[in-house]
Amino acid sequence: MTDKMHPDDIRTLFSSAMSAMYRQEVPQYGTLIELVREVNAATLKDNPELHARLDAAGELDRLDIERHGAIRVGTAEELFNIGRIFAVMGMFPVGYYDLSVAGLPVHSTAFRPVEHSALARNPFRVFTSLIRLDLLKDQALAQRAAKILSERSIVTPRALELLDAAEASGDLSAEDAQEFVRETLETFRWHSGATVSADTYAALVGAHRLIADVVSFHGPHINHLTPRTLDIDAVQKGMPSKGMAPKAVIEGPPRRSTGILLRQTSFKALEEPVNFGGTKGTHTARFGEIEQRGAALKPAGRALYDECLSKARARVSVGLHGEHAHEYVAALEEEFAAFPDDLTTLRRENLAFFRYSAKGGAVAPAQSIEALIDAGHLIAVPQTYEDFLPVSAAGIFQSNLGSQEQSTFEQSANRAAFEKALGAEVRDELSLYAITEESSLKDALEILGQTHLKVKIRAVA
Ligand code: OOG
Ligand code: NI
Repeated sequence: MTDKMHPDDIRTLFSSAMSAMYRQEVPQYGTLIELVREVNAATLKDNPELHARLDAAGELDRLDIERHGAIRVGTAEELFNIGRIFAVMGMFPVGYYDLSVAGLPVHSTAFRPVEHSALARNPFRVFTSLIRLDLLKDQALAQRAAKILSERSIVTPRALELLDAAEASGDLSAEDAQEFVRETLETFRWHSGATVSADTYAALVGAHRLIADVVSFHGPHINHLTPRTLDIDAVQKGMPSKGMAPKAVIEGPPRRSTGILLRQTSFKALEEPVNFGGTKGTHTARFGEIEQRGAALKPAGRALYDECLSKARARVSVGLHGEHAHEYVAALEEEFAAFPDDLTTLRRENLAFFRYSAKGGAVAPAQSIEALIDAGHLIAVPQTYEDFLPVSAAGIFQSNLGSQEQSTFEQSANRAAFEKALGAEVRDELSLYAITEESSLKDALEILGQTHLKVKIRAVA
């Protein structure tokens, strides 16, 4: 057959189409993108070394493109079909996030590229949550919600046809891929007309705003997109002057010289007009977010991160209206003083995942991996964290529910039910980083003629 489109290219087509659609739907998101551009340009200007590094890595052109988006689905079948759609774009479910620990009636995964080369071409991923009607106290309402959901189909008939074709032949022609992206965009579009009455909406909000957000509409509207910034603190500070209301604090670790995991913040969701079967009302769902990613952490690093974070959170809790935000940031900085802030220590103490490469060819047998690094033959670069953080995700959800919602659902992870709905197991993110580290080190040692050195990598928990 004719020209096939590579899944990485379909993903790029999709993420830029989503970006264009979302900017049109949510003009304030366009303002956020402008602010991110300004901050990134200023950061590069003040930082020639960073500019040179990104330029060498070919990253300058793609600096402020979206890194992720998020959707919420209602049923097992919907999750299954979303998984099929993303697979065509080279995105696979990685990680299980139980948000019931944070009092939210959802569990989630991230559909994302897994290969290093695919991530390098376009790392776009979608945080995808499935609501959990089983957690609702009012089971009669849960049944009503299930019935409402059973009557909608979130994927267009043409998209389903193209999906079948893609699965049968293993790929799509360029022309079909274009049409596939156009059709799948319909799944994620905002509809200002609800599928339920104002009364039903109010009852669903009574159960939880997330339940209402999923059950009351035609489909899983994209609820935010997230570009990457080089200085998240500057974007956070700049938001109010551009008419955006940022959430009170940046989620994740504090500002450091070596970035770890993920820092993220958002402008708060907007109240939008909605038509509930002829009755005018409003709904808050859609917002804009920014992220700054650092090194992926090994189990020991993650345990230390969780410990520092929970100590800070135990000391200060930020109020619903941003009370104590300054004290929280101060506590966070103090607690994270315990977390080494230089790459060499992160590597030597097995706190972060690295990727190795050889500079030049074979050299005389060395005593150790450290000696090869010291001599400049072996290069170690931290692996970027490509996943999400449950505590941070809960903070993003919470600040965008547009109310004082403080529900508590019983903590009950149910990975098995999630995977059954998905029709597949989610991949374990830690093993993906471990495999990259191990295989890159093995390859580099081979090139350097150092096969006598054992690749000693701590086992993944
Ligand atoms: C997802 C919130 C989580 C993130 O970046 O952690 C998230 C949602 O609001 O549906 O996107
Ligand atoms: Ni997000």
